[in-house]
Amino acid sequence: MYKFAHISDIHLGAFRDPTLQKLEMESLDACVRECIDQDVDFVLISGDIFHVSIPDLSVVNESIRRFRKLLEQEIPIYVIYGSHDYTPNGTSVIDILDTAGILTNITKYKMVDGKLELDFVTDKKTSAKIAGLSARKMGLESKYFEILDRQKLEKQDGFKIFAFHSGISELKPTFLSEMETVPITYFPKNFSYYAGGHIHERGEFELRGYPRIVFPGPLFTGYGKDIEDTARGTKRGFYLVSFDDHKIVEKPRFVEVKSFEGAHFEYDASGKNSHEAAREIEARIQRLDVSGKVVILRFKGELSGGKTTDIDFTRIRKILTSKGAIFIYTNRYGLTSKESAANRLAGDDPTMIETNLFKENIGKVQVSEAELKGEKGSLLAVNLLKVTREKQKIGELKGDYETRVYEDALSTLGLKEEFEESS
Ligand SMILES: [Mn+2]
Repeated sequence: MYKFAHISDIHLGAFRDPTLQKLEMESLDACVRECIDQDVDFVLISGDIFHVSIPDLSVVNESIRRFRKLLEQEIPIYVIYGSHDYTPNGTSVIDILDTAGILTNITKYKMVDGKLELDFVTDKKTSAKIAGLSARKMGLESKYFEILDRQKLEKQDGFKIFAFHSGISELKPTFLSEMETVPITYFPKNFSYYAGGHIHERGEFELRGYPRIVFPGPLFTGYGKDIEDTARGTKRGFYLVSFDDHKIVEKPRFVEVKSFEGAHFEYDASGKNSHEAAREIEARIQRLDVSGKVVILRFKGELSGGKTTDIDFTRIRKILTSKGAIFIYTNRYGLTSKESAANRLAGDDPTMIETNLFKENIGKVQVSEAELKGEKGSLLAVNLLKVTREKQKIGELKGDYETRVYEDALSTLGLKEEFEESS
């Protein structure tokens, strides 16, 4: 009997705060230790290992230190790109780690007569056959799946794993109702295990012809919602899968990796004026047990009077820090006031606010190109904003930086050939 660990969405380097960076690496440490203790034969990561395609070198260095511990135990690491560590042009950190032999990018494909042919990577020790489709930029996922040569993959025998980084239409959680997903019929059948990533919520599913579709969810935490969920008590971790030459031998087991203790405080300011709200928040905050904890503050509702800026959030943070909070995450995107109309467009997080803004205003754009209108147009705008917002890397020359952003933008607009040959 063999075992592998299925991990996803680690999002290394997602945080600038040193405390969270430390917690993030500690959680990777714990994960690596657990994999070694459990005596896994290999590790499979379904994308988003890093939060960005070219992370800070300190993050890369610290990560390699951990990955090497697995390699020293002769535990290979197989990966696909996630939507975060994929770069439309140029070289991603994943490519570098693949070249360096730290991990193996398993997405090997070529285009044959308009079909996308995927190759299997066979794990030497266990003979497990792994095929995977890396994430592309948003909105392109289903195109790749649509032209996938499924028959070729289905015909292969042995113990097969299919790794992917996308949502499945039939399994979409409600909080991601607007996310681009791929219908299950685009997936090849007859695999023993479907190793999912991208969905930041743990789930084990079964669909006709597709037994065991598993999403481990983030190992640590990637977005604001993740950190809020963890603080509320959502368990983080990975899946341990036992198999033999042909099949899975027992139900995949979720292995918890403790990341931090959280405290959660939510306040609905509806019907209160800013001064009442400020007083009440302070009084309640004083009573919270936050020592050694990551504290999540969520404010929502419409103030009946005064401005949202009347509430002194800096003071609130100071109080919590003095009570021993190790990190404070404040979400007040849902807090509005009658007086400030600029706050009209509230949402759960900045991404959602941006998306809503584009959606509201796309109708005003007068163009003939269908790609620039409606749902498609606003998705394109979100994507374009994402690539143009990329910051200049440390040591990157201004000219190189400009070229990179320019080329990424062109590619996002579909002004470049999308299907490059695989290496
Ligand atoms: Mn992710």
